[in-house]
Amino acid sequence: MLLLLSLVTGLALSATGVVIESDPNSEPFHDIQKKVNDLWQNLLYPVMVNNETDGMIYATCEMLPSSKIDADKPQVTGQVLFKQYYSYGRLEAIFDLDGFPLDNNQSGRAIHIHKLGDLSDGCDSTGGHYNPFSVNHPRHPGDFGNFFPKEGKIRKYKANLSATMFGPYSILGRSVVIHEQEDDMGKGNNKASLENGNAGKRLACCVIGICNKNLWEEKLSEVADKKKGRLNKRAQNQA
Ligand SMILES: *[C@@H]1O[C@H](CO)[C@@H](O)[C@H](O)[C@H]1NC(C)=O
Ligand SMILES: *[C@@H]1O[C@H](CO)[C@@H](O)[C@H](O)[C@H]1NC(C)=O
Ligand SMILES: *[C@@H]1O[C@H](CO)[C@@H](O)[C@H](O)[C@H]1NC(C)=O
Ligand SMILES: [Cu+2]
Ligand SMILES: [Zn+2]
Repeated sequence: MLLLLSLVTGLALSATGVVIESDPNSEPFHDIQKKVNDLWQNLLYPVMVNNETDGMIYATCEMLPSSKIDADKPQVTGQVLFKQYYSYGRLEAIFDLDGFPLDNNQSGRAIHIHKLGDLSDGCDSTGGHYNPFSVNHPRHPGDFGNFFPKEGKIRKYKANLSATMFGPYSILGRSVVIHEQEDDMGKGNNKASLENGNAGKRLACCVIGICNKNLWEEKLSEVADKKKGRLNKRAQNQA
């Protein structure tokens, strides 16, 4: 790492030298600039973006019930999908989860990103909330808040999330965890509230991994259809 950094610095310096001394449009300058850029990109962005994805990166998380959760608790399955524009775009996510009780009068369920992608002990081995900046809950990058199932399902699109899939604080390889209870959003007046929102048992979890664009597009059209359906219904009700 040190060696790479000094190499980058060296190249950057020599590139600056070239700027002063010669025409920046000359071939050697472009060559050096490209090498510096490539080096930085490799250092900062382990996931390379290519033409196939139009500068986007996509990820999926295949939700499964925790091996540590009792059989009488909701057995949650489904997907959480992520999309982000390379390298500065804000994260978008689709939550598509099933297996909740069918009545609509149930508590919210907290969803977070946890530090580890380790499911060796069910969801209990995923560690605490991913907290790279040592701040209190609910200011962790993966504090997604509460979700309210309708007819046993969660179908939700969220934009402008503060977690990222790029750089040193990437969520790739970490986990998404859904809890039995509602997140108190740090207002519980106790220590746990500022660590995890007192959201209770871990019902289900999954590890975040890179995927192709098609999964996202399929799910997004489902979420969009649902929204359109609701808008249509509202329009009919008003008519
Ligand atoms: C990406 O697309 C550009 C223009 O559309 C093309 O010139 C280039 O060869 C492509 N690169 C790869 C790696 O396919
Ligand atoms: C919803 O749940 C609350 C508390 O559990 C209860 O007081 C209320 O009557 C329920 N409402 C319906 C419509 O079932
Ligand atoms: C996205 O979030 C940031 C910080 O949370 C905020 O400053 C910005 O206005 C938001 N952008 C949109 C389009 O909502
Ligand atoms: Cu959690
Ligand atoms: Zn948190």
